[in-house]
Amino acid sequence: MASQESIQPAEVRQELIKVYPPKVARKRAQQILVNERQEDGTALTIAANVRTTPGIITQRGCTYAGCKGVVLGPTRDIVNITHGPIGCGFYSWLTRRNQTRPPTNEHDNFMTYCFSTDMQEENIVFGGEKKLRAAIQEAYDLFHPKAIAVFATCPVGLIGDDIHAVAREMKEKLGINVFAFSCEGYKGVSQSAGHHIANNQLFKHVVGRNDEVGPGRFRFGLLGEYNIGGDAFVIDDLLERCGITLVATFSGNSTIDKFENAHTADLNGVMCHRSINYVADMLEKRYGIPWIKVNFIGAEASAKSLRKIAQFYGDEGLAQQTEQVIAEETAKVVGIRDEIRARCRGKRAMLFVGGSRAHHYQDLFREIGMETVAAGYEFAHRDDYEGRHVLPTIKVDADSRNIEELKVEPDPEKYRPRVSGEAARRLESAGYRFKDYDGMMLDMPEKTLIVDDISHYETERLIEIYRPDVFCAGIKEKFAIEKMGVPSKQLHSYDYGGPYAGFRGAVNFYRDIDRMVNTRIWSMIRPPWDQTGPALEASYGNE
Ligand code: CFM
Repeated sequence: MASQESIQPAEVRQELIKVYPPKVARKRAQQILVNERQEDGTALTIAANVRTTPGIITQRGCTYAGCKGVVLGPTRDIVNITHGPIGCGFYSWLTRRNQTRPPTNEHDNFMTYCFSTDMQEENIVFGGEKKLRAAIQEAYDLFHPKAIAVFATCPVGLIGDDIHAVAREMKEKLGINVFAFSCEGYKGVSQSAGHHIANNQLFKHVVGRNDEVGPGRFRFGLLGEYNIGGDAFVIDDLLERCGITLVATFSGNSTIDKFENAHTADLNGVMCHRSINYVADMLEKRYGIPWIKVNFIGAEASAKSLRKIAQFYGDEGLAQQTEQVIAEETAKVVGIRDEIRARCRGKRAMLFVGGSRAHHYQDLFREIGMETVAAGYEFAHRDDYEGRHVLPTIKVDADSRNIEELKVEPDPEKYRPRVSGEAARRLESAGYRFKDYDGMMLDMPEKTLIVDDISHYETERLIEIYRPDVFCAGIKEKFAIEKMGVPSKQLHSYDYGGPYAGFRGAVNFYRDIDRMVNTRIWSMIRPPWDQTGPALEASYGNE
């Protein structure tokens, strides 16, 4: 293949598309773009959040995964019951991914359990409501939890079990909060639909139930942080040292009490815009809490986010304390970063992850001098690519209409604007931006490749053409990529490493990437297209 410098992204794009039948090729042509700015400075239009063409091997997950696995999964004291065949519950059992830290062993922590109704053929034929009722009762008798949540899987929707009626009935009977999610896997084109369903039900059944305003002058809510590899522990510690009180996180290291109290924060910071922007907007509309986009992936991004949060409260002491924490933490990062940058500079990464990490992790690579030559989300929407200014122009199709859009009004008693119009204007004129996100594409250099919902075939072609130094993806792709002689870093589970958030996390990430891109082992693997003889050869030791 041509040398790296002579690779023409426009030709690569054609190369990826040309194998498809004409109709599919036309569709993929709108999802595979060479990044460039339009005349008015905005990003190109990408076709995102659309159905994957059957037959193409996608890396996407299902709606149930987005609802149960992602949003509710990290909450430790809700008994999350999967109503369905056992596989769905088992594969969304997150004990090695999300972490949680109950204050004592006496506190509830159900994350180590996998609750499922284990539906059998008989239940599919005759209905599963009876079994669900019994499962809720059994969970209650065993654990006496504060809340039980029920998640529907595909067969439940197909046979029409009324999980909400069962939840209502059991809520009344047991006197605890029982609520259900119609998050059947097929409900949307990806896990993204599951986020929305999760956000809606949390808002309907949980948020706002406890009005007690706890201590802390600078009360903050973190949205879209799921404590993968202990990230939330690092962020929580940073906020605390700055003097910022974390009221609730959706939903890393969270509890149901925190959700119920989330409306008492004065500012929300959105990490993963894709999965939680609905809660951010609803908290603003109903309770008057403004939100800003934050990012704790990358040392510089973390410093910027802490400053942004502190700036909102307009307190001199808080600003000073925050600067001190940033200075202490930065001092621990720079030496290692510079040493690693000397070894990693100029190397190339590709990032194909979910709905926010493909963007956020580019900062970490930049810090060690590495460039991201191609990136894409599995299931993000146009706003995550192009910025929120495109929201009014996003076409609402049948798949999006399938998901309920909650009508949220200001709460007559609890709505309280957190900043006066004047204060907001002052902040905005100093460059502060509420409720805004620029998306991934404007943050990437021109001539990089943007691929939405990348297929397995396209992954292989990109690797053959570019030979990147590292390819960030998930478990489905990892070993196929590594067999091609390119190291793959899982950014969903962190390969069970991490944390990667904050300053401490950045150092962990630099070190892990340094090891991956600078080991010689990958050069010893011959990729399949480069093999003339057998893949492996051996001889007897005594010959
Ligand atoms: Fe948000 Fe996430 Fe992600 Fe996501 Fe996910 Fe995830 Fe992800 Mo895997 S909520 S969009 S649905 S940051 S599970 S914790 S790593 S694909 S980039």
